[in-house]
Amino acid sequence: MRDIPRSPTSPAFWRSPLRGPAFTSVLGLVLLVGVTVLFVTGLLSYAAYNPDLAAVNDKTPDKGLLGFYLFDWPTDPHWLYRLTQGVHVTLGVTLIPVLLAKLWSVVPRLFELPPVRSVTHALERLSLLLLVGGGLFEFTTGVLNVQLDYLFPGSFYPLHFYGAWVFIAAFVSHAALKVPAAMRNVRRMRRGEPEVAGDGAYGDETGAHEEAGGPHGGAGGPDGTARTLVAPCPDPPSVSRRGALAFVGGGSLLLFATTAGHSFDALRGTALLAPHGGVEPGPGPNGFQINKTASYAGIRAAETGEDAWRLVVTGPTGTVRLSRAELGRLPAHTARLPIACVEGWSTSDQEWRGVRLRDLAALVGHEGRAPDVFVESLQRHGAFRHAALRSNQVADPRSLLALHVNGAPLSADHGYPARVIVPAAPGVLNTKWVARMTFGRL
Ligand SMILES: Nc1nc2c(c(=O)[nH]1)N[C@H]1C(S)=C(S)[C@@H](COP(=O)(O)O)O[C@H]1N2
Ligand SMILES: [Mo]
Repeated sequence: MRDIPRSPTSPAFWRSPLRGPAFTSVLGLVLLVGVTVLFVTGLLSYAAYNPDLAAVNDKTPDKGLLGFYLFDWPTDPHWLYRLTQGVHVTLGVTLIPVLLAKLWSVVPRLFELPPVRSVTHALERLSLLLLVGGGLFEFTTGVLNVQLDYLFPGSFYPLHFYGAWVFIAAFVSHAALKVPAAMRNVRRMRRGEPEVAGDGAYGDETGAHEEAGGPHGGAGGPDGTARTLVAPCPDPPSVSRRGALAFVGGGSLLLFATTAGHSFDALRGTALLAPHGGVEPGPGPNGFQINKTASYAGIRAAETGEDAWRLVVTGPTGTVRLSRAELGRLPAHTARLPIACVEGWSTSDQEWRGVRLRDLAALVGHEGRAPDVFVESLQRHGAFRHAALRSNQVADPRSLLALHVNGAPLSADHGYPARVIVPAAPGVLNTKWVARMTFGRL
């Protein structure tokens, strides 16, 4: 019987024959592409939701320099946010097995001795801490927000945003160091060259990562050549590397198939893992997905009735109060638009009917050029009870204060008596149970 060391700080403690540069490199290259897409779509989501217009949408206060890229989110194509956020969340979920397998593949490194050998080595380990910590943090907060958004009363946005910058900074420097070797490793694997523990030639060829061999030898060359992650005393394999990669890929595929339908119509039926996935929750014109219900938001029937409810519209020429019947007598327009939530789910296009936001602006003194607007709900608590829209969103002829959807009055849960709907915007800007609209610079 072989004498297996008990301490994980000994290279011989790690016995999986799967570990090695090839396995790690394949997963790393998949993450390189995937995480880059996640980062771009994530930043786009902040541009869409955080117009830097009024403190109310500004979920990342004092972002300063990090807000350098913010721009006016367009209203075309009308499914833009459905696409960017659907990709962000679906891809994030799909990459979970890859991330976990990648971390598993390098876990022996965590236990290396001595923990710190030099200043450079200390800095390198610190950057890996930010990389692994940042990655786990971003994936965890993302999944929690999608699955249990009430865990994050408003604080999800700044956490996920700042976390993303920390993660991406560490990710970029890691990629710069590792990608050349990873490409070489994958090419060698495809040529079928074997990996050998500790020969250094087939390892981590970046000079910055050269490491001395451990006490059990075989894990690094005597002259400090790279440790290769290949187990010096491996157990017999129960699955090939290719088999293991296929297993990880299969896990990703399964997550994709059970998530993607929350935003891609063709896969609706299989979106079992997505809270707002699957088939529509109800029948009839108002039967599509609901985020927060009227009762959750504390909306009482008494305050939405024809006698009680008035829309209060304010602008440079003063304030106008309109009942629902009076709104119904203003020119009505139709727009076919989806709801696309920051949680990644979206609906197909629904047919909304109501008054154009720019017509409401004109009622209070904004003729011609559309202004920004601050929209407030009847709802008294919660981060989403108000939202700011930019002038390009107000100006779009498809941006409505909707009274009807799919030919029926809005249901209580979809925002009766009136809700905002704006093309290409995140769902969170489509305020329900609207009570007040203030047009002009805020
Ligand atoms: N007043 C109010 N409006 C709101 C919300 C809310 O919680 N309160 N949720 C927003 C979010 S996050 C989304 S995704 C959409 C969902 O609209 P729906 O429930 O009609 O599908 O409404 C938005 N409007
Ligand atoms: Mo949302």
